[in-house]
Amino acid sequence: MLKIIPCPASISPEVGIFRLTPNTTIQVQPENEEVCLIGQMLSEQLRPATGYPFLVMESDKANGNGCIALMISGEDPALGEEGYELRVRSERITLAASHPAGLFHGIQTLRQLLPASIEMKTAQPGPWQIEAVTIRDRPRFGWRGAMLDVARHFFKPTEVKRFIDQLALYKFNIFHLHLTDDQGWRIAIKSWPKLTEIGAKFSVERHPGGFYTQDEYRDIVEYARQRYITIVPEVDMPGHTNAALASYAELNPSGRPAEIYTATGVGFSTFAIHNETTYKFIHDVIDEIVALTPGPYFHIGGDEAHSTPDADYTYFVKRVQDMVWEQGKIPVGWEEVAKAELLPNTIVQFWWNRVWAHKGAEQGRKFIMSPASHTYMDMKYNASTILGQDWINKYVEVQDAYQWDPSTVLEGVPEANILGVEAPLWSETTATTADLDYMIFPRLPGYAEVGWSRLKSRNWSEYKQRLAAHGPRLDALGINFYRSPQIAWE
Ligand code: TNX
Repeated sequence: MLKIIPCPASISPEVGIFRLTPNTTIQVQPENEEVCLIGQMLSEQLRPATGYPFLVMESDKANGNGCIALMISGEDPALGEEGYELRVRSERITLAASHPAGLFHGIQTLRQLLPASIEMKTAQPGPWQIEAVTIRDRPRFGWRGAMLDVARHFFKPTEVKRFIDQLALYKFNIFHLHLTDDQGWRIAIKSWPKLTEIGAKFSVERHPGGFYTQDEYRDIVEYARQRYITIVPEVDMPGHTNAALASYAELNPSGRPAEIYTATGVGFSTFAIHNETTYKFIHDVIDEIVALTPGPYFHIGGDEAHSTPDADYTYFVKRVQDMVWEQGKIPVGWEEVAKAELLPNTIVQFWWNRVWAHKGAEQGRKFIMSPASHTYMDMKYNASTILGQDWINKYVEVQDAYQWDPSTVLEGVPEANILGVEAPLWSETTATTADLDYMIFPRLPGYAEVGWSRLKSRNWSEYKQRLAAHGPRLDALGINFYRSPQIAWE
């Protein structure tokens, strides 16, 4: 059994073995800069553990012996935007896709066909061989996301990139950055500088805060883009706004600045809804972030605005979604936004409350599925997990994270209206990379499979065995993961 996660659409074993050697080259199509870059990334990926150079060479005929050939083939509707075909034969490996994203995802499969020690940063003994096989693969859903809350605890660009690398390994294509909340404002806005001078000082419990300069944010976006991951920036409003309210008096209903807040309660903050300054502010913020974000989405939050009266809330959501749309992005909001009349393109992200989610379903909107009971990576695994939350009255063990289906989460939402899956990590209790690793792994590979693999090929008892083989891989990557007793780790 091949231990690939997420499980590919089709695997056909063939006869033979391909060996990586010091002479193995990577052949890329000439004059295709993107394929060339992917070839370079593959070379860098394979070099440390093997100690081999993996020269990247341009060649228009992918028939050399002892090479890994990467090529963009013609449109193949069976592979779609993100699919690939990987052929391993004793003479060579050929990876083909209609689009570069498919090549990138195919490389992640190739990594997993090699021994776990391929992930080590220093030279390992090998041998580096792969049994011949043909894999044809494509995702079930186009939105395979994870979210990181950098507001409750700030994470530095290097830490964020580490998370992006982890997402890339499992073929995620969306990274939602929760940039603002009551406890912190994490992105520099040039026209409103106090947001970061005041609003970025702390994290939860007065732990150190921080923020991304616009250059740092741009660099994160580019790092993700090179890994075929789209950043979805979120500015949560009109609640979850205390950091902004502490920075600027004029955004408060009272007109007085809020106190800095570093505890973890929710639902107490709100922008002044009937003050034009609020909308001038939001317009400027959206404007600056949109200018740094090439992806098509902008997330307006909208959750837990318990201090905003309902009529004000729906007025606010309608105005802000219009602003996002006029500024050229597709609005996304947590399920509460469906209390308002939504634009045809506004996307609803389900997390908890079916009443509001159903309003979105009635409006016929598209959905992202993030049911807290399965996808919240800040939930404890069991009663003895030290980090994390348990407000949902349920622990989220590895099986809970894996065994659910996006199409049966919400009645009345046809599969065609389900964009996909997203797993959020709220960071009230996680302050370090080791904390993040522990809460993310090993749940994350499960979400990857929920989002990528066909339902008929998903099966917990078989998945468990594949996941067990990823233990040594996560170890090789230096990932501090939860050794769930549900898994017979290799
Ligand atoms: C609910 S999920 C929240 C967050 C918290 C999270 C903790 C959502 C849209 N809002 O503000 O961090 O629970 O699990």
